[in-house]
Amino acid sequence: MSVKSLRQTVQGFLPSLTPVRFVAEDGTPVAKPPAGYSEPSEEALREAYRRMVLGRRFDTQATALTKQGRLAVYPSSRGQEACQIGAVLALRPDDWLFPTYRDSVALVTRGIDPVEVLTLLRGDWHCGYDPAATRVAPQCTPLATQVLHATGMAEAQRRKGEDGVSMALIGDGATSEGDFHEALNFAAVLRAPVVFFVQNNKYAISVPLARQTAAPALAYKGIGYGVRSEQVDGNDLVAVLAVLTDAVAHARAGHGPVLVEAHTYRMDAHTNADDATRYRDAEEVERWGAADPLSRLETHLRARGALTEADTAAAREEAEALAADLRTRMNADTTADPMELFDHVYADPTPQLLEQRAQLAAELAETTLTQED
Ligand SMILES: Cc1ncc(C[n+]2csc(CCOP(=O)(O)OP(=O)(O)O)c2C)c(N)n1
Ligand SMILES: [Mg+2]
Repeated sequence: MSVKSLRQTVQGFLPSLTPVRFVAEDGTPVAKPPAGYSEPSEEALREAYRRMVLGRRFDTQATALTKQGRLAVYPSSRGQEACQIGAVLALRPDDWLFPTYRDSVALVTRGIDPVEVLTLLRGDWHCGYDPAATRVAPQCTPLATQVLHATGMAEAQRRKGEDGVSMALIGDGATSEGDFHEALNFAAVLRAPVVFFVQNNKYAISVPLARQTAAPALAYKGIGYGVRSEQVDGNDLVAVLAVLTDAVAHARAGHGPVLVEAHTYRMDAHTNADDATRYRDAEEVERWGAADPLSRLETHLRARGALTEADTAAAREEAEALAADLRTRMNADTTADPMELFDHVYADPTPQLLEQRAQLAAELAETTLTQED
């Protein structure tokens, strides 16, 4: 290979030097639109705005439900809506999504019933929705395992001659896991149609990014494996949608996997069980508050004349209805049968599972007898 073509190959894998951005924090378009990306249509942006209003309201309602004891735990998406909504809107319904515990707003945007989305976090059984029907894998808590699952699913789709793409959502901390690196390596070798979308929200619980990696950006982790990479302003919905649409098209066309890092911020604590004031200062949170993805898109669309007062009022009304419905249905006690815990685990249950099943059945029978006494 000549030095010239080698340079071209290397540059093809590398991300742009600064995160791709279409809209500045104050909602005005950047002076020079990023080269190589087409701006999403106004219709797509209006729909994304509506989804962001709904997603934000879902998120605050879910956090409120933890305080009322209706939800065991909730990892908030607040501040990351442009990432999660941009990701889902870049996919086709027959593409697969592999989310983490952080990505409830992505699931709501995908059209999954919000109560089903919260089923696992409510301490109910299984993941709450049908992964095969929705093409959304169960929200993954073991860090980075879903990255391998996404790669496997993408490769399976490719071998079957289908043109579906898989997208794995990953946190910044999870990029230190071996599974992340193994997935990138094999995806590149197999040219699997998978997009790895890292939401770099700057923390892994209390561990800041600087203690996680010395890389100039997480997007640089792609080149070592031959994975095309990009970085994007994760609070600019226009940029996230443009970059992910391009990444999905690249993977779908058979050109191999893409790694995209979005620079964003986790506005709330890790979960309702965490106190973020113990490890980050108010000034930092305030600074990121000024980069809010929802108000940025709203200001931008209003200035373009693409959003009216009536549009924003309608979106807010729809969001209030979603929250009210969520409250009502989450306030009803669940009727799950504890014995269901053993169903759908294995087609042929293991002896251990059968033993545990019998043990629980005996305990439940005893409890019923005691209650009747
Ligand atoms: C394999 C594994 N190790 C440790 C944990 C405990 N844990 C849960 S969340 C988390 C931090 C993850 O941070 P990041 O990947 O940045 O995602 P974020 O929560 O910020 O979305 C850790 C260490 C886990 N769930 N799985
Ligand atoms: Mg993180």
